[in-house]
Amino acid sequence: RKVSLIGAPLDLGGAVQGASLGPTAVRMAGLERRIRALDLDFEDLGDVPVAVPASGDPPEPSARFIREIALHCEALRDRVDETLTRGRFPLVIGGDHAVACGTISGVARNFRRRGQKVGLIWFDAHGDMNTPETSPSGNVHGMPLAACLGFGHRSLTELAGAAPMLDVSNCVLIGVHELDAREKEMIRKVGIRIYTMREIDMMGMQRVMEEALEIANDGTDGFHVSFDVDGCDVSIAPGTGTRVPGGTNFRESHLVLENVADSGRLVSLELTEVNPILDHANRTAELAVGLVESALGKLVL
Ligand code: DIR
Ligand code: MN
Ligand code: MN
Ligand code: MN
Repeated sequence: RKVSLIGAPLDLGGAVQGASLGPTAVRMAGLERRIRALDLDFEDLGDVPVAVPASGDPPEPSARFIREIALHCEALRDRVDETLTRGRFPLVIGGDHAVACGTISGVARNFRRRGQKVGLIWFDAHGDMNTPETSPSGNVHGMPLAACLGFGHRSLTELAGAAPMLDVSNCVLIGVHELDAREKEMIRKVGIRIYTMREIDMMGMQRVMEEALEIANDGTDGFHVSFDVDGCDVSIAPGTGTRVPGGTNFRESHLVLENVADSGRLVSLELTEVNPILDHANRTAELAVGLVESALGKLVL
């Protein structure tokens, strides 16, 4: 596998700033060296530019900075699509989770062009299933999964061409422990499979991942993983913008990505919401580097 790192330093989708420093923090935590140590080819494509909103241009309250976010996602989409066309593995580091619309539209468009299908594993404390109509915050980082499934602002839902980008029957949400009231209705209406922290506690992460992989692999030609570090417990990932107690512990977090690696069907990976401003030293970025290693097949023995 040949890895291409793409930084997506978007900050406009969340309420607190600092996720735009995520790509730098993860690079400084030794990402390149650790990927090369796995004997993989590596290139760093740098960061995808983010537009600075004009001052005096008030954000749209139901989807704040949607125009600037959509522009960033278009550029990210094109970078991801090209990377796959060159036969390489896109590794996107965010940035807030709104960047997923760019990454996933790039993968979806690439697969669609080849007449192939792609599945999705979404790891998060949240559902990211809001739309401008349901969102209590107006923050676009709470909307990207809904957008990928065809619900929300057209500038996001149609990034890969006709919506939806993905077939909901091949998508699965893991690690959820906080949902907004109307977001719950969306999850039921759309019918996406979801494993909350309760299912993880009751079934164990290994069984959850076996089921999740079946969903993502059913009739597809591979799958994407979108990993929001806020799904990991605050004790191991304090450096993130929306902390909720009760996330996955260190081993559960790694077990997600170890199973992903074992499946041999991962086509692209993104890791989002690392915020070094809120971190203790750089430990959340260091956790992120370890998680990337697991996803790329690092084994203890
Ligand atoms: C919340 C927070 N559900 C919202 N979402 C976050 O603003 O829509 N997603 N933090 O990762
Ligand atoms: Mn998220
Ligand atoms: Mn989240
Ligand atoms: Mn988020």
